[in-house]
Amino acid sequence: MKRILTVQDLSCLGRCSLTVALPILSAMGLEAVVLPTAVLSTHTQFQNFTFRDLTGDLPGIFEHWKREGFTFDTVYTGYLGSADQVDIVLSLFEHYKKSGAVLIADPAMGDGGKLYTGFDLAFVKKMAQVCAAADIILPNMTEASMMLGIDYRPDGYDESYIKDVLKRLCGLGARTAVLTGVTFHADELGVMAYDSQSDTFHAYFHERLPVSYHGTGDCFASCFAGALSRGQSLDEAIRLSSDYIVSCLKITMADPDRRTYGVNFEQALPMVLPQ
Ligand code: PXL
Repeated sequence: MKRILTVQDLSCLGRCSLTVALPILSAMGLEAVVLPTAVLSTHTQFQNFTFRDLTGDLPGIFEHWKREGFTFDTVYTGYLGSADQVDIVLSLFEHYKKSGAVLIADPAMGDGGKLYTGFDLAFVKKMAQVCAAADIILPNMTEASMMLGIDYRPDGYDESYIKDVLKRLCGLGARTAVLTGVTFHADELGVMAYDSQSDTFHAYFHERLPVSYHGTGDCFASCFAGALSRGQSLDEAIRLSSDYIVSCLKITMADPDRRTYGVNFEQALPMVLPQ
């Protein structure tokens, strides 16, 4: 059984980060190991959330795992609790890379042109270091523009603009950049990727649904990381995780009892089970 380590926060309520990563990765047939970066009462889109930064706990956990000699097939990072955690993540990357782990970074720090509460441009620079050290990065348009220091353009660009952004993202250091939230037409939304090793672009578009929920980026990244870990190709991983998100959104839209803070990722899980 493949083993994946995911490094991100535990937002107790909010259907994001670890509360989606863990069930998705387990459903995909992987052994999911977690390194929680912070514990929050809710994700940061709520008012007055509590926040316990776990930076101080991470070195001890890492040291213990090193002494035990654990290895991982994949290390997948998401929301980090502090800029100081970046150096710890970089040493985790360096250590597990040696035993062959694939390093996937979702620089979860903003959306809709804005950084999440608590982050600033200094944090963006630190997150760009994580993206430089990873093999595969999964920014959305906001995170990509912030890390590259370019204007955030929600739409109104063409394919050559996105290809340039993707090449510049790989220029940060990663082999492959997967950019989410790409749109060339009002009725569709999708993903474009660039693999610098093979010099190939990849794209997958689906219908654009008239809703937006927090945590969909985490559901996408978890499904994508899970698919790659179990041996699926880049194209297959992009297709499965995009289709999964569309299903999550459709199920959520059809639910009269839907929550405002996250998608019904649970009821779409059957589609990610191992075939
Ligand atoms: O879904 C991204 C995310 C992860 N973790 C926390 C967040 C958010 C988005 O707001 O606040 C704590």
